[in-house]
Amino acid sequence: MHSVIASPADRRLSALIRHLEGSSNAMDSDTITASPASGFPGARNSVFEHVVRGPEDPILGVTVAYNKDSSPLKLNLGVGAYRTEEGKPLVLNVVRRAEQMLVNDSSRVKEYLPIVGLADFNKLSAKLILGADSPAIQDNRVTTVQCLSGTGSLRVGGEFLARHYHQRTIYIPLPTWGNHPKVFTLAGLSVKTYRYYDPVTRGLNFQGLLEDLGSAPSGAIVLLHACAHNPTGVDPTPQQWEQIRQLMRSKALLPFFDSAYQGFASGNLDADAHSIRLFVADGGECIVAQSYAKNMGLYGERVGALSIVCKSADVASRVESQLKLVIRPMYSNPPIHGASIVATILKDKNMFQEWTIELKAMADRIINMRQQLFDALSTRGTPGDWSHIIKQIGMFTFTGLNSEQVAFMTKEYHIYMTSDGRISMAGLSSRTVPHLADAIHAAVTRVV
Ligand code: KET
Repeated sequence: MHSVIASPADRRLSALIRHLEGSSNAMDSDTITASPASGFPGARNSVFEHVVRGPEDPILGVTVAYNKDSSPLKLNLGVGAYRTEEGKPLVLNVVRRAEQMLVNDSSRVKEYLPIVGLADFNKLSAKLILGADSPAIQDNRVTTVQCLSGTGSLRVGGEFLARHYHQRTIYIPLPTWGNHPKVFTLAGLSVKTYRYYDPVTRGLNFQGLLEDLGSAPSGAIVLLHACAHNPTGVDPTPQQWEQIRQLMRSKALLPFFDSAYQGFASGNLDADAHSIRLFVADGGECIVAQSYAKNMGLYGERVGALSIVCKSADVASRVESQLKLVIRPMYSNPPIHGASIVATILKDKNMFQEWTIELKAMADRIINMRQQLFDALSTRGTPGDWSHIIKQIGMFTFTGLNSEQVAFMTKEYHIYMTSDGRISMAGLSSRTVPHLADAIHAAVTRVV
């Protein structure tokens, strides 16, 4: 293997091939030899001396900075994590109940799950996102594998495509969740963007979107946010989704849906899956990454699913066999606890019903926070049009504040948010709305 290989996925594959070929000096070129001075006890220099400090993550780093602030006024509106009116993290009652049942069930053991995860969880997850009466499920054309939350599902899906799909280019919206380009690049795909948000109208740049997807090469992969687009809170209308579908199908563009907020946008699980179901209903293929972090509040349990809707049961089963080959060397098999909670809730009618009520309450509280913040800015006469706060959908408001204004709000008001001006409405409460409104008012009147 002397060729020059560019992509990380290719490099990993070639390392694997060398390993399988059994060449004894296979890894020589990758081996770092410690200098003699560092090889004995008491040596002054670390073998890692050359390692430079990496930057904090643009989203999770906001929490790191927040944790270091000792002000009693501090407010974390960075990461998209739901908080109660009291500003506390929430574990849903139905989740507590499911966990109790699992703990009380002495027949449960801690054996490894299969590589693809918990069978019940996979079946129920596909039903949840595609609809109970989905023809694709009835035809056995869907393969679903349990993955490490939304991020892990995107990564496994990306690596599968990099290995087995003929087009390695994925188009992601501009802007998008900050982790998307990193996940897909490291999966071995080449990332390009399509226009999505218009800062002037604070709405969808639909014309730009159609033009960019219209000029994408045939077969390219297109990342779509199923609902509650992050960070903009701007979604296409059902009519616009239909136009997107027609354009994409006419050019054989492959839809890869990221569904991190099902139920959070409208409070209704089916309504929030509309875009995906539209693409599945035409009989075409698509990929869906699902997360239960937000809608079941299972953030740290890392529970999600990757579904690939194929043309036939035979293709789906071969695709699944290859997904296993992606997963096994990555993390072997997924954790059992979170998936068991989800399966317990989804398979019991009463628990499912209880979940939808709690989910709706979370969505409603966020919508209420939008109204309260809008009213507070109106009362203060804050310059500018703030109607986008109540028009946008989901967990975030894309305020339009620039990075200097954000820095000012953090410095003067101890309000933490991402530098692109995104605020997590789920982190706000009636008590903290006035403080945020004061900060926004001061930022737009004092920092231009
Ligand atoms: N997709 C989108 C669009 C998304 O906003 C997130 C998380 C994920 C996937 C991944 O979530 P997971 O926890 O892997 O299921 N977004 C929030 C948290 C984060 O950045 O990790 C956020 O934007 O704040």
